[in-house]
Amino acid sequence: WTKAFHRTDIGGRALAHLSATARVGIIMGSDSDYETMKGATEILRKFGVPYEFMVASAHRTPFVAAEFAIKARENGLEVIIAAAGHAAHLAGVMAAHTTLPVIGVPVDSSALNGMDALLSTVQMPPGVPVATVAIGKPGAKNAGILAVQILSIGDPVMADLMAEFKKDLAAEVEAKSERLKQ
Ligand code: RP5
Repeated sequence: WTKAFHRTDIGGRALAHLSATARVGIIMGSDSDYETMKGATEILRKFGVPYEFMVASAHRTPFVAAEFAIKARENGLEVIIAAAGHAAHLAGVMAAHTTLPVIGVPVDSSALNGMDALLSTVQMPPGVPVATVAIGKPGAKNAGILAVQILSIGDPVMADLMAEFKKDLAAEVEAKSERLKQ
């Protein structure tokens, strides 16, 4: 992990990537979702993936949201991550308007703690899938990882970094196990 981190964040490649065309588009229903979605941006930065950010709502600014999805592919995006709370239709709207893969993050911003957003995001009709991750911050982090995994299909550098990431995850668990035995 450390190696991957240095090769991307510190080694300058992340900066180069960040000034290049975005490959992942992150769209959120409100700026209040940002705290949750920081986890996704942290992952993309670690892997040196250029991303762009947008606040638009399926309900409050429906045309802006639709336009983001409609133009996503021609704008160079390869994956969309869409996050929303309450009756969370944003990811579904993205999927309705693009052929790119859409990852949905249900945000726990309502009285129902994200259960409403989870069901609204995951229960897409056949033909229009949204790859829905867990509610809240763990989901946001996984959305970033899943986006990198999708990119890694055609990008050997991302594939290598992802392999290192997995190895480091395993090493962390093993180290924790060892610590408990002491
Ligand atoms: C949703 O409503 C947003 O995605 C957010 O999670 C929630 C609350 O929005 P704000 O009232 O904070 O703007 O559409």
